[in-house]
Amino acid sequence: MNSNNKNIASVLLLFLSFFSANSDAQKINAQKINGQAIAKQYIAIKNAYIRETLPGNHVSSAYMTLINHSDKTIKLISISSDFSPRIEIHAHTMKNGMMKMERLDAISIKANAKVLLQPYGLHLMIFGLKNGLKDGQMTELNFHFANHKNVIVKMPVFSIKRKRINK
Ligand SMILES: [Cu+2]
Repeated sequence: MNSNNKNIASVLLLFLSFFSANSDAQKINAQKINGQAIAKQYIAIKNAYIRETLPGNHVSSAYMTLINHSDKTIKLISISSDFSPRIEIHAHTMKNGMMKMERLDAISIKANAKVLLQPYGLHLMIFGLKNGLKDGQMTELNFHFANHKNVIVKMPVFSIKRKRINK
């Protein structure tokens, strides 16, 4: 078992023990995937962080690993937060030798698979940060899915000096 699988296994165990210990939460959280009732949280969001804003800049980006533990594709359709009026899903694409950002409507996370959001790849673009974001601050983002309950993720603000590679 490599360390990624170990991590996934421990996250799964955590969810299983949580839901078996709390059947009320199970009922409240019951959602449907393709007509089938599901009670578990199948989405895990790991290694999430947001970039510190540059002085005078009101835009930032966020990176993370999205993991789908279910046997169905789950679609991330939007992200919201208290501290930003607009969060978009972006991809980097090469056009005529130039790196460009493109807005996506959604990210599909395949069954039992993961999607990486990382610098120069998929990312969240976070607009309208009037007060900016400083290294060490904690933020909270709410992830909305087409076929899964919302997932709230706490993520730290990292300066550009803090390198982090998502796996
Ligand atoms: Cu972008």
